[in-house]
Amino acid sequence: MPLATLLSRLKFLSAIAALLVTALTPLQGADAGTAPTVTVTQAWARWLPNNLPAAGYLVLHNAGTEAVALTGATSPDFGRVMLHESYTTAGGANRMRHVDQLPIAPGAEVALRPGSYHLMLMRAKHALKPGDTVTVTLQFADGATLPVELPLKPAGTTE
Ligand SMILES: [Cu+2]
Repeated sequence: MPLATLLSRLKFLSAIAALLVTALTPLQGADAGTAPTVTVTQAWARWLPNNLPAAGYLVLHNAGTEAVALTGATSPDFGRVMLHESYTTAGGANRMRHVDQLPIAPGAEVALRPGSYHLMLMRAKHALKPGDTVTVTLQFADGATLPVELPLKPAGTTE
């Protein structure tokens, strides 16, 4: 096997391994602050055309004995990331509002999903398309951070 092929395969495998580690590794050690263990599953983002903001979705699980709170996120792929909540007004209009803190009780799961909480991924720094993967680093109230990979799904994807 040519060296270049071998190297690209190794790079691919290590990327997969990094993804698995990101998805499965609880917050621990120096990065964890005082945060109990938080894991993320079902992470994805809905891509939209014309540079419209993408929406990031995931499920947070707090396996610790203390409550934690998601306060926001950053991303190397976007100029700005905000924590939002979609809601419907009394008049039936769809709106969203900024969320300062999203608490997760000990042992509880909180879902960011269409029609509810989401990460608003704004000002993409480079061209993105469905099938690409973006990185979002979740930020928690105690200073802990957790990087997550979100595969981009096409506009119209709802789950
Ligand atoms: Cu939003």
